[in-house]
Amino acid sequence: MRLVIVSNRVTIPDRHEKAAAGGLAVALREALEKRGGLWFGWSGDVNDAAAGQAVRTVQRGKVTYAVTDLTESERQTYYLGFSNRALWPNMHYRLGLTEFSRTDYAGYLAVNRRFAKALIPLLKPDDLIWIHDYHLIPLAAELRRRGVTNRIGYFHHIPWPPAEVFGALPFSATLISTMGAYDLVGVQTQVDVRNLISGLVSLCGARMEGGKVRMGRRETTVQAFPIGIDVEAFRKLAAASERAATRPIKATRESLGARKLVIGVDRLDYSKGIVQRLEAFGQFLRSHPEHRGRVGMLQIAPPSRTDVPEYAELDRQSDETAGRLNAALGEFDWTPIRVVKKAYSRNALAGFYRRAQVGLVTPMRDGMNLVAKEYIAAQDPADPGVLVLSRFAGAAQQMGEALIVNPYDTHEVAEAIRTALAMPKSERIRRFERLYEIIDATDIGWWTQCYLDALSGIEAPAQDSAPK
Ligand code: GDG
Repeated sequence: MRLVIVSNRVTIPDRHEKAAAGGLAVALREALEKRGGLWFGWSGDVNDAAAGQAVRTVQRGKVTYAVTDLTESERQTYYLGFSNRALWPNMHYRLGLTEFSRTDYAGYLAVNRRFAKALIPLLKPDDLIWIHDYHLIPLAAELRRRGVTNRIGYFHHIPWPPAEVFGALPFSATLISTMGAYDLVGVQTQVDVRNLISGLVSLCGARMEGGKVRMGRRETTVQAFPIGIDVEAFRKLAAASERAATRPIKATRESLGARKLVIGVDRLDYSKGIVQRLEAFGQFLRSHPEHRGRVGMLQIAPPSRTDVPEYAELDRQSDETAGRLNAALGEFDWTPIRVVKKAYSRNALAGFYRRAQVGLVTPMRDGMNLVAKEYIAAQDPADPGVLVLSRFAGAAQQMGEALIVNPYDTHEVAEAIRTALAMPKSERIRRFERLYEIIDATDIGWWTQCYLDALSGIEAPAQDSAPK
């Protein structure tokens, strides 16, 4: 069975690209190469000319990449508008940040229709179709409406909120009912499974039958598949960083000297709790002044979705918070917090993680959070650092040996930083070993395999089983 992956963005790899260090894109590419396949989605370019909306295909080995541009109006409504100003905040439980507009919603549906129409001529009868993430929820319904009977799966990378929260989104019942067009819906955690099923039942009258969700004549399996990372690749990168003489790693070593390091790595996104985390670090230094001058915090925060106003506001807030805390707590020869708003190579990241005694991963809400897993994979097994992890990250369901905190409680996070820095080596090793075992057993290869086994194991839907 050929595999067809559909995602919002598609990056066509360079012809001469060397094996990359890991990550979701690489894992999906490997799955496609193994079976032969097609990857369809937005090129990332904006083009208002009709030519831009045509599908362009590029062949790389056994994989065909098929991309289309978006028009500026599609980018504004489908991508920036409905996906990132309505669905993203709603699904991260942030009703106060949700900006709904009918124009955006119409644009979202229109792009999903256009993607369905463009994809159909590329499909073969027994292709296995795997659609990714919240930008494309109604895509399967659009495909079914046009007669596609292939097996279609969906994976939702971000949280699924409780029915009461999701139900606040206009057209939520219509949107959630399109889930019935999938054969398999994968989410990150059991909490997401419960929330999605209760939404399907309460918002559009779905019924549970034999562990599946029944809507009209169709059945959908909803299941948790916690996503992982390429643990082995990351471990190797981090171990190599001990010897690396590349500038960022060497310079970090030199500038830190004997000082301890607390690290945060996140896209500059309000779901990640960056401002709250900076405040917690400030609180830690105030409550435990003996650590002043001895510990520094490095927050790597590459800008993200800069065209969305809520992200510009977060950018301003994080600058303001770091500046205020540095001015209040710094010394002439010591800056407590460094916020670096740019992306580093995976090599450099692995080196930073390994050098850090504390990994601070404190999102207000997160589907999984891969940084938590990368931080553990990067540690020196003989002298590992300690992970402080938000209970609202999907990763907390698997990684209970981390110091689990409530990111809304600045005091609790500050105390966890202190506990982590004081933790005896034997306890650090014990916690690290359990965490490593878990992330290694559920790495990205395991995730891809489990999902695809589940999807291909589902009986092909009957010809007449279009959703009612
Ligand atoms: C979504 C869900 C879910 C960050 N800074 C740099 C950099 N990164 C990399 C990290 C990590 C990735 O970006 C971020 O992954 P997360 O999982 O933390 O978060 P989202 O981007 O929000 O991802 C999330 C995920 O999908 C997968 O299903 O876990 O919950 O929100 O890999 O290392 N990478 C490089 N330089 C940087 O400066 N190279």
